[in-house]
Amino acid sequence: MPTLLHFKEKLASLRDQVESALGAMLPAPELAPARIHQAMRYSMEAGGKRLRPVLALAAADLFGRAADALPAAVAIECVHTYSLVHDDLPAMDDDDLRRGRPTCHRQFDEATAILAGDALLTHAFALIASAYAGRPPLALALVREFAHAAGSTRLIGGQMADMSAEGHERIAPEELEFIHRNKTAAMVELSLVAGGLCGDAETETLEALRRAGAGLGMAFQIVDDILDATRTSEQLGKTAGKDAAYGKATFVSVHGLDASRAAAKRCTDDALSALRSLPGDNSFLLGLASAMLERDA
Ligand code: GRG
Repeated sequence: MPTLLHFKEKLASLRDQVESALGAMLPAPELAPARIHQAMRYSMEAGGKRLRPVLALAAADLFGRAADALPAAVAIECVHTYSLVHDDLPAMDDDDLRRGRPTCHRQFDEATAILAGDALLTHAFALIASAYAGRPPLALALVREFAHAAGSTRLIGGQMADMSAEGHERIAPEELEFIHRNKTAAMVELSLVAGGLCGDAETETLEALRRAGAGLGMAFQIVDDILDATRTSEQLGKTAGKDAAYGKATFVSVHGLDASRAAAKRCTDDALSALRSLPGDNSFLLGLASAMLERDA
């Protein structure tokens, strides 16, 4: 196992790579119409943990990054950020605070935020098509994974089910699991699988990455539900306690705090066992899985 210092250094280095690549891979802020490009950058450059692109880079690193995984990692952050911008809109979660700043529609206006989200999603596919043009099978495999993870049966489907369940704090556990598996875990799975694809991973290894992503994604959402119930908005950089205020079902409202903590640990253990089966030096990913369980924001 690497020391905590090594883990933190590697995490900081991967985050730095993501931050510099984001700046370089988004349309320039002065490109016409400047307002849309500024809104895209406003939401992308607002910070955030960069968890998904870091997972993609770390997965690709297991295989020595056969193809540069940075464009795929940035594309994942574009899709994730689009989903946050749209989720914050008045028609959805109606939020004022995201990543410690006013939400995109508060800073700009609603129409601009809708377009910025649309543009970020579209830009993700443009990035993949141009960055991997020299490797058509890889580009195709990435497009397929992105479209599936972001599509109507997964990210969008999870969001749809979540919206339909609003006002029903005590939905069936299976329904809650469907929401979490698709709204949250799909993008975490995508991150690890996209990294593996860039590293030319074998089918069996891709399936282990998918299993790890499913476990990590579920654990991440359960921890998110626990934090929403136990932390302040200042600590989280987004509005805390919203789920309870809006009568939304969460792991905590359906299962209680103790059972939620136990479930997060179980999902992390599933992810750890899948990660241990991977080739290469998996110590950073193991450390990240444990850090995700312990996170406090
Ligand atoms: C609008 C299609 C569509 C989907 C929205 C992202 C989302 C789905 C909803 C936001 C609310 C929520 C609790 C989503 C679950 C995923 C999640 C915890 C997102 C926040 O991810 P973090 O904490 O955010 O990684 P940062 O800002 O650190 O990137």
